[in-house]
Amino acid sequence: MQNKAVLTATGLWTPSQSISNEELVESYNAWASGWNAEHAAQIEREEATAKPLSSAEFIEKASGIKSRYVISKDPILDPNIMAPRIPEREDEELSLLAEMAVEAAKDALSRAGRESKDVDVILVACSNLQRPYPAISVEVQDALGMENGFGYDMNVACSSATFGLSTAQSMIASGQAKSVLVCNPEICSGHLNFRDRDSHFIFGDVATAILVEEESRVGNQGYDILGTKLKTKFSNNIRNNFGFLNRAAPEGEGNADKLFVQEGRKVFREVVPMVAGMILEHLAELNLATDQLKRMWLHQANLSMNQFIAKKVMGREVSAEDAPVILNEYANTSSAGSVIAFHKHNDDFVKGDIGLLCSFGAGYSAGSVFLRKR
Ligand code: CO8
Repeated sequence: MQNKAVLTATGLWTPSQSISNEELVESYNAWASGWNAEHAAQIEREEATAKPLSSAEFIEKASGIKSRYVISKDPILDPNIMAPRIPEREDEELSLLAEMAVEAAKDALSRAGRESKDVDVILVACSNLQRPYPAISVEVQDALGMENGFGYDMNVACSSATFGLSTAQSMIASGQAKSVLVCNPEICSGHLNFRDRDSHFIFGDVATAILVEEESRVGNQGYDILGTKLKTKFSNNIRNNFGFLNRAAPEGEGNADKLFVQEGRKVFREVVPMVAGMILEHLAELNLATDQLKRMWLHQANLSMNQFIAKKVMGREVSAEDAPVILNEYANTSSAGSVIAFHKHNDDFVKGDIGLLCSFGAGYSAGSVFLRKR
């Protein structure tokens, strides 16, 4: 018989600095309309053209985003830089991505009443890894003071956390581990093009962590993982061509495609039916009726996208209680978004209540995890 996996606790680390739509747009517009005196004079003499301006109203209406947390605010807002500035650290220092993961991990462990020695496996599952090796997860394992066990890194873009959860559940089920900590540190600002009007507002930085344990360790804490379902379908509509072979093709270096690019409309149109269909299939596979579903903690990319998906699954109009929103404050934090929604909006669950954690994004990739309060 398979061992049962329980999601015992989640953890959250939020950067101290935040950027409002208004601040971001002011910086973008300063750059777009002539970011230095010479460019402004060229525009004035009609020797150069100003770029179309961005607007805070458009951003909120099109996406639901009002602000985002970032690790390095001032350089992003400086029209001469418009990118984060994060100084390199010595090899002996903890790397930034590991540091964020450790903060979220400690939060999850303390909420669960556990110590790092109770953990067997660290998975760092996120959209962008700070370096190829040594694996960030192994650094996190070391920083948490874990003397045993192992760690590895995983990347399935926005679906990294749910794919990580699924891996954790399988490890528990097979007996390979009794306790798995899935960490999702996301420095999305590092690969966002703040000079692209179509996407400069989309992302924020954050870290989350999820502790998954074997049932016998848990008492009546947490949520039973009723089932996980994963889906991928290749698409170029969300893409980032940054990689280790860029230096081998210097003709492409510095191109905008080495940062995040997307066809937002196509993504919206194609991903909504894919995700709603997958959730309905998953419900049927678990013999659950839609009216048994109390809440959907959905990936946080776009407010209307979530409303469409939730309405299609629940078969009725939905409120923020049915599908909580955190992207107004955090923007899209890739794999961490649905975990933050869960973290902040599950306190009212009572024994037997069922909810769905669901991610979707680049790949395309989508993951659904049904949870039942113990
Ligand atoms: N200000 C004012 N006007 C604007 C702006 C702006 N900033 N941007 C565009 N416009 C204009 C356009 O020019 C266009 O004008 P016109 O109609 O005259 O041509 C009009 O507004 C409408 O433009 P769009 O069609 O582009 O606008 P949408 O209504 O489609 O909204 C969104 C754009 C918000 C991007 C929307 O399409 C969306 O959210 N789509 C879903 C995207 C999504 O879910 N993507 C998931 C990607 S994230 C992911 O998977 C993780 C990847 C890995 C992490 C990467 C971290 C960096």
